[in-house]
Amino acid sequence: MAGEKMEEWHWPAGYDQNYLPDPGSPYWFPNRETMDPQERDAAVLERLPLVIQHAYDNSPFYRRKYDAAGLDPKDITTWEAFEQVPVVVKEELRQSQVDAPPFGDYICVPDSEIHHIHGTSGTTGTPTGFAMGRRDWEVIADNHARILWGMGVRPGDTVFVSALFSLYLGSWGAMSGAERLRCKVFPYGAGASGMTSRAIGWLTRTQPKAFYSTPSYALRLAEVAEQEKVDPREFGIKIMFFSGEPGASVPAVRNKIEKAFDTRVVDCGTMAEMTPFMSASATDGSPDGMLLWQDIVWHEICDPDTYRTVPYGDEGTPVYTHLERTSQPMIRLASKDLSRWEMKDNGCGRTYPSLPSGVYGRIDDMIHIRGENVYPTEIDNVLREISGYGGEHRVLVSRTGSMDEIKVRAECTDADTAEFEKAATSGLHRVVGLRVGVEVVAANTFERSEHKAKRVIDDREHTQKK
Ligand code: 8LE
Repeated sequence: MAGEKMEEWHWPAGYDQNYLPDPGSPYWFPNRETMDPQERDAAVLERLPLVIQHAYDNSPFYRRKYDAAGLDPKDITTWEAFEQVPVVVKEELRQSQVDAPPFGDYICVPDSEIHHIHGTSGTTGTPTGFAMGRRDWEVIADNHARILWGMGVRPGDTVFVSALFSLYLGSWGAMSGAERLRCKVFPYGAGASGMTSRAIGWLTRTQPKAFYSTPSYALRLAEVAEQEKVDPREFGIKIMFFSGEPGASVPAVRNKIEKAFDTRVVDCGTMAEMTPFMSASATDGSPDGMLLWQDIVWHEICDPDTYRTVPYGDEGTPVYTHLERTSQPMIRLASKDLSRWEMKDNGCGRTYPSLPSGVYGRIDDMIHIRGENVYPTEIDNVLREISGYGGEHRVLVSRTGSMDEIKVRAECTDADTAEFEKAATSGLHRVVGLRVGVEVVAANTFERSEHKAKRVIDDREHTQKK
């Protein structure tokens, strides 16, 4: 049996709710985190058929899917076999919830076990419902507590959760982990009118050690603080951990937040379906990008066409598999995001693979233009490094005849706008590889997001029809 040395490694998962590590230990579970990765992988390979069998036995969704593929969960005993397990795409989950409302026929636990219901806002399509088992919620909290410990959060620390507490799982997941870690949690929330301005007072009063939000929200908070003549460094925040969108691993965004708050930025996050979504997360001793905590969720970086794992060093799309969830377990969920993975010495002693540049975008959001692939995060990074940048921009993609055009409307403060335009034009040309038209607009022209930013307006289909 592989995994004998791994702390509390059993199926179904369950953790001693009173456990806390030795206060001096950088690790929650020293063996699981620092063991020989091949031994860990061997233990995961023993776990996978159990999760797949559970899904097959308890859900018509997975049974249909695997029967159609001629797949028997018992045969998933090699990595080669696992890589041929068909991926799950979000559209299938949505369809399953339309056909078997409200949670779809992949729920896998009895109704009496459901402890929390969550949902998405549905801004990008039909909303998705999440049903979390009681035992799963405990396991999720344990996993997140363990990862927060890795970031340097400790019992007794104040954790300020400043993200939506309605249709967003991020806040709930962060809160559950901080509670399990015995922190003082402030579920402050976000999104209601006037809340950002009031957050400034609460942050000054509570002096939290750790803070959670989306990167966009932290940038917004810094701006509002500046308008109200409060220096965000006075909040005393030591650790700002973010999920929900790229940003914490975009160098200029990260620098801006670290400087504004005099803090340490930590990137984390996979997908709401994959809760415990903090399974990809940086640590105190390995602050860049994210580590893939492979004994919580199995992360693969795959070729987006074949869904075969790409070698370390290569780019691909993350594909995720739960190892500990029994309610709505996801087996090879295709994220449609983009990242690059590596296996290197992480500095913190954890032997996990990493995403050195985080998750840098979604395949759908990548702009294909005149033979180039442009990531919106690259544009963000260029603009933020130029002095005089006003803090927001929009990327407009259009078509005139057969010619695609890309233009950036960027806010500029009262600095020299001609200088700013020149620097932006040449910076974007260098990074994007194309001539990008720059239109300078006044600071505060664009609406700020208090959740996830949306900056690209691709009007090509529309302009083509004209
Ligand atoms: C780059 C993970 C969570 C709960 O914060 C979240 O946002 O989940 P949600 O709403 O299902 O959105 C998932 C998508 O947000 C991912 O597919 C990815 O495109 C983006 N995302 C989440 N965390 C990050 C991220 N993109 N870096 C991140 N750290």
